[in-house]
Amino acid sequence: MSGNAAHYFVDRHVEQGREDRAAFREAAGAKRSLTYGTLAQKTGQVASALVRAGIPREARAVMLVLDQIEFPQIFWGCLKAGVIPVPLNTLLATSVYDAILQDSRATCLFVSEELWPVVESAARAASHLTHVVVIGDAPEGTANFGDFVQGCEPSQTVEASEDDVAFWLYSSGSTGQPKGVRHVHGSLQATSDTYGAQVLQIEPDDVVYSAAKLFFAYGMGNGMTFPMSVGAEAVLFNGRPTPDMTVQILKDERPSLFCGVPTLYAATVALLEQGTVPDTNLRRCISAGEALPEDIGNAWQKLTGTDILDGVGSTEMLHIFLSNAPGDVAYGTSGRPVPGYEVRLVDENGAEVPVGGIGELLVRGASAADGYWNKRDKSRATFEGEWTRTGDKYELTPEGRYIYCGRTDDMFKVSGIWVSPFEVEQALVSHPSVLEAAVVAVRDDQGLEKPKAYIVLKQELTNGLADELKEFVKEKVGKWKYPRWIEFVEDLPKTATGKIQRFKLREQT
Ligand code: 3SK
Repeated sequence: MSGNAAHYFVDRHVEQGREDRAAFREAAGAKRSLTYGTLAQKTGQVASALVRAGIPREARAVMLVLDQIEFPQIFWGCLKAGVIPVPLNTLLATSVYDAILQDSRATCLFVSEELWPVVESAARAASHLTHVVVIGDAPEGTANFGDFVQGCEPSQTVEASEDDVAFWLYSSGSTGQPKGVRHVHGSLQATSDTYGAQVLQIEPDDVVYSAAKLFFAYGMGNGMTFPMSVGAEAVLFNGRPTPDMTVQILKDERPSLFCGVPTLYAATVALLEQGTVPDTNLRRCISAGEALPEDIGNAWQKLTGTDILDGVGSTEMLHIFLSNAPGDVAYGTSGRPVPGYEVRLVDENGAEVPVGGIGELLVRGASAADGYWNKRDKSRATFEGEWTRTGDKYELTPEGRYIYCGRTDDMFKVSGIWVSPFEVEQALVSHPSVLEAAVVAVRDDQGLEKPKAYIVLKQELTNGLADELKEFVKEKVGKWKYPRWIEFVEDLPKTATGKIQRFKLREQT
């Protein structure tokens, strides 16, 4: 049997008689859909079109593609041909696309027509790019996707080992330096066998909607590989996942599994609390990207009758490795290690941290990346043999659950005592007026670090609210931790996975 992941996720369903089962359907626009049989055929055509175009095995094909049915066709078509798809965040700036096209030395770019304007100048300047394929109207010097595959007979899937690099993802990270994370074929099934089967417990009759997009690891598992691992169906939405849209999709498309991020859950809870809660078909919801505030988990449970399984993963580990589980949910914690993964907490000297202490989280599991592309120092600092450093600080409770304390580089000391920005943020968001909060260290007149909070409100600013919030934090988490300064803002800078980019706030203070 081939170690090429396209066999397990695509062709296996046809070989086992599931060709007529629905694989993907779009929630907007023309509402197109794909069965597993059509997907197998179309991916074979993409593979054969890549060969016809002279794109060799292991060449990189950057994908700047919205959540639409061409996404899985191109991704798996590339794997079938041995070409390496590199799905990119569709919300980046032209300068970042420019840097990634250069860094990856991609020879091929697949782009949704809506996204062409933002990548055009970078694509025209990219010296290694020989083919630009546009899904939609093709401007001068590019090919239309339909024409690119026109007349191609589906080709054979290339032999690949589980250890062959299959695809890359660029990690925006919370520090803003995009790094090409190289993942192998075997990792896709590893995440499906662990988190997909044992935490999400996905079944063939499930319908999944992931508000998190396919271009990042969390969305790729939720909205593509997990449903495809069992022959289930995924709903794709190519627009912005606003709270209104989320409620509409839950109501109209009736997914049984919903995958969101805390910001979206918080905003959707705020919306539902103002109106009526629609009838849905939900049986399980999950969250990742950043830690889910306890109040949001409880409010969602009350409104929808469904728990949110909060977990933590990383682009480097491909999906979630620490999570709450069905029947074992403790809001305010990231739960326990996902079966198949091991974690440990270490201090600055690499020594094991005892229960109750705070340490950096390291993780071991089969889905760890092969390393970063062309960033040897960063690879060596992150991938320590079988263990991967996460850069997250955690505390282990006596019950064996892990509590998120913040990013290693976000922690700071006030009066000699560690402050976790995350803990102060959690205190702030538990106030009824606060929608979101981010806390960073700022030096006072004496050059000493103190917390400063950036706050997005649920409603209009009222007189005296800043002072009220300072007192609120003092009472909740400790006198020295309260934010000495509060700035009210419209929104917070975040990564594609919804992680707050505190470094951007630090830069502007
Ligand atoms: O940020 C996370 O928690 C996450 C989860 C799954 C896959 C990727 C990421 C970054």
